[in-house]
Amino acid sequence: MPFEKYKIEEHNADLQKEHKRRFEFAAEGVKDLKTVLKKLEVFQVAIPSWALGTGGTRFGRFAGAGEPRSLEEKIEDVGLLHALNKSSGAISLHIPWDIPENAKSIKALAAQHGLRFDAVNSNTFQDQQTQELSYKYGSLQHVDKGVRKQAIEHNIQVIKHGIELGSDSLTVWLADGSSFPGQLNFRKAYQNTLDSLTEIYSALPADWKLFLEYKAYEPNFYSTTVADWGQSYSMVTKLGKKAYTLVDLGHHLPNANIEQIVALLLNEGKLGGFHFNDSKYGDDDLTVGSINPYQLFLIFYELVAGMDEKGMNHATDLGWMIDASHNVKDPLEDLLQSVDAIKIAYAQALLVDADELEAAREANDVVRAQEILQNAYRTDVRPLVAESRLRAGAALEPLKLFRKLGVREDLIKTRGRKTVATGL
Ligand code: AFD
Ligand code: MN
Ligand code: MN
Repeated sequence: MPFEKYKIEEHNADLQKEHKRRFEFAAEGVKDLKTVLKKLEVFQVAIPSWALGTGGTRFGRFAGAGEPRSLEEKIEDVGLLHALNKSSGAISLHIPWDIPENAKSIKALAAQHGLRFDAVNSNTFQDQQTQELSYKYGSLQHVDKGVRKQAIEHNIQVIKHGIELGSDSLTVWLADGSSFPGQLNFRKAYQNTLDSLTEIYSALPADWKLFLEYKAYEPNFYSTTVADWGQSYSMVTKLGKKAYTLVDLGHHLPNANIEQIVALLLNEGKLGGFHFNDSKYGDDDLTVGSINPYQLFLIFYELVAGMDEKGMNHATDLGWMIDASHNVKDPLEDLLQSVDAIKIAYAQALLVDADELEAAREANDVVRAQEILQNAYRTDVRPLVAESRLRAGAALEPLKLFRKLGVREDLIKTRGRKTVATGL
């Protein structure tokens, strides 16, 4: 860790007076203040290992400096984030980008930073040098049984790595699809994919979950075999009770009503997890809350309301994760912003009086219903979120402290200026 714990205490002491004033104002009128703060305090968002380096587009990649060069350094980065905000207590690995050579020591290193391993991710959207057959025309859907078998075995291998690290879920995102009409038999592709997933599913330990992501398009531009929530839902329903749909916010066609999708999946007991990011046009993977924070709030309201109705634990019963790519910002700063945006939307959702909203709906009082939601959304909850950080031993203002301490500069000193982290 490039900075000592007392630096956080010093920073908090400096800001304490101003924070207290803001917090007291914000806390006034919050029903169940204690519960709200506790919920915010325990809420954790997993950090994907592939978001710690600078991302790129097909036009290029402008690598940042001081990027993590190994799995150990990726864990160190997430440890840094977690020390600053106490809300990033998990890391999600992508295999083969992050194969743990020595699982025991990697697990111990993570534990030193207070981190656990979230979902492990398989990769059948790229060819690896050591692999025999190509995924050019798909993986689990492939017309060649040999390719399907290779992809199935890879996923089973990923589960094995996950078991060693104490993870308890596998996320499958498939690039499978077609780029031109006529290229693919949709029905066969669906069936092959489902059959392959069935084999992977049967290799899952009893207490594991399988998350199946969907994505409308890209890298294929005509069809994707698991393209939307309905296609994922139909597969996970057939697979069994350990299989769930995973919603990645950037994987919808423009203007899709994601909050409604979330509400229905949750109601069906098939929402498993989340990949947070933001977008304007497609799978842009921008900082959470940077483009459409109102939508994020509406999604969070459906999550909170739906989970409460089912008596679910907000912090542990769904998989919360960021899935973003930072092309022009410092990845660590971007991730601090993203976690903060998630907690702000969550806090706002917690402020909504569900009974009042329901009464307005029952009375067809459209205006009142809108007012209730927008009142919560327009409340400045940042002091509440900051207070929850203070109580957890985090920094009142993580981003400010990150800059003040010169964390990136220190990382550049030890890792060098020319570094490229594995990922996309
Ligand atoms: C993709 C998916 C997915 C995948 C990742 C790879 O959202 O979660 O693992 O990007 O970097 O768009
Ligand atoms: Mn994703
Ligand atoms: Mn994506």
